[in-house]
Amino acid sequence: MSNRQPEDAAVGLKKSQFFVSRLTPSQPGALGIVGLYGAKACPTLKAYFHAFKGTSIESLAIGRIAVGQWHHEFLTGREGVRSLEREGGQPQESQECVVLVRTGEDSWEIHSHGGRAVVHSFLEIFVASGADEVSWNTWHARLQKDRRDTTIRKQLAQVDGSYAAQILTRQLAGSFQKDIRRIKQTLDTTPRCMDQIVVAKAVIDRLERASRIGLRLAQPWRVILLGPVNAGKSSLINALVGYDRSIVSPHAGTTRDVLETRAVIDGWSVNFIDTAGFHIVDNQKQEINGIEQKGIDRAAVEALNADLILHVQSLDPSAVDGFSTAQLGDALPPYISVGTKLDLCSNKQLSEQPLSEPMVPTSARTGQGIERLIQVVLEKLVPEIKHQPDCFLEGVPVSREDIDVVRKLHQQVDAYSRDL
Ligand SMILES: Nc1nc2c(ncn2[C@@H]2O[C@H](COP(=O)(O)OP(=O)(O)O)[C@@H](O)[C@H]2O)c(=O)[nH]1
Ligand SMILES: [Mg+2]
Repeated sequence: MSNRQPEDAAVGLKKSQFFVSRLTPSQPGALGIVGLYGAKACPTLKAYFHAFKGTSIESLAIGRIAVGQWHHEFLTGREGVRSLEREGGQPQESQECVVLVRTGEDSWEIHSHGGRAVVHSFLEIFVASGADEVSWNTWHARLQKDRRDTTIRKQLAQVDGSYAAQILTRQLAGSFQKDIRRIKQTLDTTPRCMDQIVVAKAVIDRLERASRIGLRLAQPWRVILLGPVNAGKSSLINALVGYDRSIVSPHAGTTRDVLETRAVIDGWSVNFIDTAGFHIVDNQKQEINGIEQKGIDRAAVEALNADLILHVQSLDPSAVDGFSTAQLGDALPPYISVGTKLDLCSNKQLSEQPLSEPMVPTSARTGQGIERLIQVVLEKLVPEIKHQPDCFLEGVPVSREDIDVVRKLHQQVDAYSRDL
């Protein structure tokens, strides 16, 4: 007989491995979850957990839960005393109501309220009992059979917009795989007919349209503001995000470098990038200095990598616009022309403005036009929301691998259509 350690066949983990991980964020939250893996997990849990119904946790079926009390007598033990002493307290007994979930033969989750101390004490106990504490990333990489699941969880931890989180949660629940199964079933049905091919093509088309957004859910959109010094760029960002972040000054050249401000607008995460103004000489008619030139150069580089440019120009009749996006070359991202300081401009002056393109008039001072600008920005960044709302409600490819799967099915469907 081989003397190899018995393995959990599904994940290739050795039963002798014993590790613990905090599966919820380290900040206090409504719920705290700690994962525990290894043959030593069950005996360790038994020492602290008492199910309300008296159920023995060894007999708990995989996927089932047990609700019970977690007895904190351990706090009088060596590790517990250390942790209490550190916080200047006295050893004491306490009990927590927890839910224990058996997620696999040797894997468990403890769900409790999300206070920092309780989660911390779970971790301390298991580490004192010999478990290695691993990051949630390592936990999922070791326990998930499905690499895609791990990729989506990693992305979910990075998103801060609710729209992206909704899309990713649907993918975690299997929406993409469901679509793929549907396409494959349609293609496997015999005899093949054009109606089935049309259904499969419609699903493939939807997945392909959704992939543009799916591939960058974890990254915010990058919106850069360009325009002359004093056009009101920094004030506009402050008005867009709702608090003072950019340095606003009546003196030219205050924003020396690029400054990013993250905001979530209508559920989408957007980085607004404030830049030094573009000008040839500053207000005192002196050559721009080296630091300022650096800022301008960096802005030009950032502009080429942005998803959207806001070309900001003052509507104040006394302002002169010395900047054109043409200064940055041809290969530019899409842009929106934004007029600022609407409050300084009469309706008559506005109607007389020599505009070469549609412009969104705004005032950071009064808030006029800011809501409209937000809508125009989102429509430019994510036109699918308005024009193809079906795109994100079901499967969405979220990685290059997903896109390859869809591409292969597309080729297969094309081949079938030709054969029919
Ligand atoms: N009246 C008025 N003044 C504004 C408005 N937006 C900006 N300003 C003023 O214009 C000046 C330059 O603004 P700033 O945001 O620093 O311009 P930037 O150089 O393009 O970043 C400051 O004195 C602002 O207070 C606005 O909507 N109305
Ligand atoms: Mg500025």
